[in-house]
Amino acid sequence: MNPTTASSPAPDTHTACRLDLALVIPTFNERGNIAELIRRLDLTLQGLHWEAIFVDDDSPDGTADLVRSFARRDTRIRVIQRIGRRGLASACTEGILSSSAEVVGVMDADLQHDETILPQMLDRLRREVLDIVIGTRNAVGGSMGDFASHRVLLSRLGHKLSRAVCSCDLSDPMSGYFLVTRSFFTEVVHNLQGTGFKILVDIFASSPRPVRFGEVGYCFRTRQHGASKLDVNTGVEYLFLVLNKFLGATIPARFVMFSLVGAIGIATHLLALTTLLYGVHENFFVAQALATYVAMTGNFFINNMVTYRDRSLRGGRLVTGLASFWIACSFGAWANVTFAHVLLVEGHPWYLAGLAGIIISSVWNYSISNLFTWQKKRDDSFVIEPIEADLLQTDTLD
Ligand SMILES: Nc1nc2c(ncn2[C@@H]2O[C@H](COP(=O)(O)OP(=O)(O)O)[C@@H](O)[C@H]2O)c(=O)[nH]1
Ligand SMILES: [Mg+2]
Repeated sequence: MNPTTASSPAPDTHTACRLDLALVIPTFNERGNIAELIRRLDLTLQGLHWEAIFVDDDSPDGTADLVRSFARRDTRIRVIQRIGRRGLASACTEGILSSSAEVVGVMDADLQHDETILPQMLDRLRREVLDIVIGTRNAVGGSMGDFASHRVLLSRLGHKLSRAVCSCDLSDPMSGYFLVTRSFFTEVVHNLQGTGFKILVDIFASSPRPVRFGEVGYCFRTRQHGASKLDVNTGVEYLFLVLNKFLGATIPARFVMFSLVGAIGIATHLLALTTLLYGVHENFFVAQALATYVAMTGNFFINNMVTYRDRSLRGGRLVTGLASFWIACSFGAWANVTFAHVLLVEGHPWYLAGLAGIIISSVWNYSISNLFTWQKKRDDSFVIEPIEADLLQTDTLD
């Protein structure tokens, strides 16, 4: 055999053209927008080598199947269908990693992002040698369009919070529309938290160096088909992201959230105690004991909804979870009082003794709850049961 034959390059039919741009489009129930989005991308990206990777979390409306039907006719279209998973940020990361393009863009599928600015964004990225170019609603040429006023408010609040972790002065850190170079994404990808909606904040907060970024204004459009997936959970996930990035490796964000819920428990306790003493005329000992369990129960449900929303207990497990939480917190309360008492007897000031007791019981309650009440699920990703979309396992918050 001729050795040169074995090492000769693949025939031309198999050589890929160099991609100018890969667009990653996360989708959940976006069937009504797919055809129009592909049509618009085809129109606006004329003359460029591009691909569009739809990352769909097994949408019940069959978005992935529809994208696949386009992909059969157009090799620029691809779909990644994730089973038993939910999460916009992780969908974007997986889409970006699945492509070999040197420049990757992230945009929504719902046509709210103005695709006509894509060539301008790409041009700036290349000409000014930037790491990221962001489509912004809050700079020259940009606007929030007819975005609902409560959403504008939420966006501003999120913007303010992002300042705690992003050192750059971004006009629209809440944007989900940007282009990023492969080399920069590779620098940050292992530091990403990868949860929630706000991947841009995650990227900026994860960068080990100042980010070279540019912005291009655009007018945010109104959604025509389908509904927004933003909900209370999205807000909680964003809080976790900011907390995690702010605290770094020092204190787990979940512990901070758990302690904040504990502080709410004090208010619940005092409210229940007052009601029992003055409303029901219960004696103090009984009222205090009952108020303690009312506060624990309140904390359990808030933690289940917020702190451990990714491991949230339902049905029968809610009852056993509550029982284990009661037991854990009862020991915590006992440790609190005992430890504080010992310190007081040793001559430490009452406020230090009290604080030390609170810290001991918080750490205890958190550790035991983590281990027993909301223990991490085993990796059961291969056991797929027909579950409702909102019960799907979201990507972990840790
Ligand atoms: N893969 C995936 N995509 C999602 C998820 N949640 C939202 N998306 C997509 O992310 C984009 C932005 O979501 P959207 O609900 O429009 O957010 P809004 O514009 O802030 O109201 C849309 O293309 C959604 O279909 C998710 O959990 N997984
Ligand atoms: Mg949208």
